[in-house]
Amino acid sequence: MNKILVTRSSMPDFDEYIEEIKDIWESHWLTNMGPKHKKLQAELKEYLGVENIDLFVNGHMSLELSLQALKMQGEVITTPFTFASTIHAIVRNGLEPVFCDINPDDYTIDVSKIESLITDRTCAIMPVHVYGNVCNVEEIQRIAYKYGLKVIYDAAHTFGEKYKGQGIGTFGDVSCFSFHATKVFNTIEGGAACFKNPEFGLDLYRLKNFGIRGPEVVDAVGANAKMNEFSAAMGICNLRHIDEEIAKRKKVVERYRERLGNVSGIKLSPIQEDVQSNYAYFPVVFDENVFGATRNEVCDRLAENDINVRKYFYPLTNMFDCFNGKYNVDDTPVALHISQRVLTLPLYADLSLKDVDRICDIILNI
Ligand code: T4K
Repeated sequence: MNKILVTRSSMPDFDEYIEEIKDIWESHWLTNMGPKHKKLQAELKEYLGVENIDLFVNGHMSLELSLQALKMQGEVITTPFTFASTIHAIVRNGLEPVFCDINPDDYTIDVSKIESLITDRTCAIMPVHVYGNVCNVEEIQRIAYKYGLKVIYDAAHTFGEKYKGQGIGTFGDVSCFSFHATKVFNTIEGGAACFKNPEFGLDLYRLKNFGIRGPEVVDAVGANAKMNEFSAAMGICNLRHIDEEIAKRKKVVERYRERLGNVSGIKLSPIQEDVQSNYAYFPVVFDENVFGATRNEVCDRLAENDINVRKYFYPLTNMFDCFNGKYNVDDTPVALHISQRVLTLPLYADLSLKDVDRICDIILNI
């Protein structure tokens, strides 16, 4: 039996990539916002339907530098049910994370709990469209307006999604995508920030290039977070096939839903009205009392069969060792409950339906 991992990078044909990188050999221009970078940026702007977009070396730096470019101080409200990147982007900016619980249906921030966490030190909300499930963007915007807060979406999982026909990158002050190898769309490593305010864009652009304003002026303490030309070339190739890839993922997800949709003790993510999905992840929550086995038992059984699922997102970020017990997980009981019961099943464009059936059979035979 073949080993199945939680995901597998989408790649263009070898020849297509070679063709795309040929002119890099001719020009010797490898990085620092070269022609491939510019081309991909323009193509993504159109595909994602956003006003402005800038490309980064990875999704994390797009988040971290967006927070820096907003020049904020104080507290940022976010959720603990996410990848390390979200919280680290906050803390590495000298900001204080304040953890809001998630809602039990789609695992995004529970908007009914945000206002009670706002203090005179709150400067922003950083919600996560986790697994590609879209947050309650309208309510978040209402709260942000009311209290004068910035909104930075961690949109790492939502490449190409639309909400009510509008590109998901258009919401908030900034929305940041990840183009990591494991994502629906990849540039090997990469990311992007989408935003409305062009002045913010200029600050952000400088910050990804050491804070350099001009040949003799460096007026911000920036980083090096530029996307190189080989990554951009990979993106140009992958973008040509993205709709096909998403359609294939959809078939995989439909098969999982068919097989696992009506099983007692197994809860699937909702199909969100008004959302054009990208089928990024397939999270499954096991209620051990009804299903008869714990999440960890299911995980182990699949591993015995060479199927490598993941516990995204366990542990919660407010439980991380690096915070030495500073945060109380009991403040976010729904997130804790879900994180102890969730598994993300294998999902990628070329996963065969036969393999999906094999995975489901193992789960259902436990
Ligand atoms: N915000 C959120 C909510 C995020 O989920 C992430 C990243 C970010 C921000 C930050 O974006 P980036 O800075 O990463 O662009 C993976 C990814 O590394 C990470 O990008 C992702 N979230 C996170 C959810 O998953 P790991 O440590 O689980 O990856 P790893 O190496 O175990 O890979 C998982 C599976 O993917 C492998 O079993 C096989 C497959 N794979 C992996 C790699 C590296 C491939 O097929 N090809 C590959 O090149 O973190």
